Amino acid sequence: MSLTLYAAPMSSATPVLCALIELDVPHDTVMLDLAAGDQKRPEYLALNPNGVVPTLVVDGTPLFEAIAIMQWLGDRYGVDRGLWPAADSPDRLTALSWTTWVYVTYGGALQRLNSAQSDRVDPSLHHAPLAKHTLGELDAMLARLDTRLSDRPYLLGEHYSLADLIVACVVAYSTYCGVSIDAHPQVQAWLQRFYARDAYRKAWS
Ligand SMILES: N[C@@H](CCC(=O)N[C@@H](CS)C(=O)NCC(=O)O)C(=O)O
Repeated sequence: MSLTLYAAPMSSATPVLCALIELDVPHDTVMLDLAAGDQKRPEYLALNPNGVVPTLVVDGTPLFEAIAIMQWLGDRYGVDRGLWPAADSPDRLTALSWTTWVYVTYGGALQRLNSAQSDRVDPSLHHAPLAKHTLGELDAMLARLDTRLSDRPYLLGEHYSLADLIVACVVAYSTYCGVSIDAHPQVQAWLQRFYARDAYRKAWS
């Protein structure tokens, strides 16, 4: 199977790169220069009409949206490698729940927070009360994650999986956006376990 990842350094593509490294899946990587606008060129828009990274081209067919790519990688390669639950197992349902939650629910709130206060957003769009409210929402979500991790080291139990990688990447990014994990000791300890993995170090180096 031929896999080509279109990526950019320190971007939404980095968790996908981390998953490919963790799974030890052979692939080619094409690095785009986002500042130069590579992602808006017609040949790239033909793969991903949204003009963003990542895109994974699988035997000539493009797959876009980081969460879809990583869930697919789990299905295709993770089960054999013990890093993603089998299709008919209860853990598969749990893995889909938490990984989709972190991109859709937690990630949606994070986008609201960034719009309301990020340096990279036009200050005329900033909204301090919305930022404060959204930080409260994110904290409540982290409390739910903390509870999930209170009696197990990893999201699915005793063993690390792609579910941890996917959720941890978004939570880690959120700390750079001003979200505090200080009140969530289980989340802190679990993130440290993630940061210690070779795949994390390689993907972010
Ligand atoms: N929902 C998309 C978001 C992708 C995204 O926003 N990528 C950014 C990099 S972090 C990008 O390519 N930005 C370039 C641009 O907007 O022109 C995903 O998860 O794949």
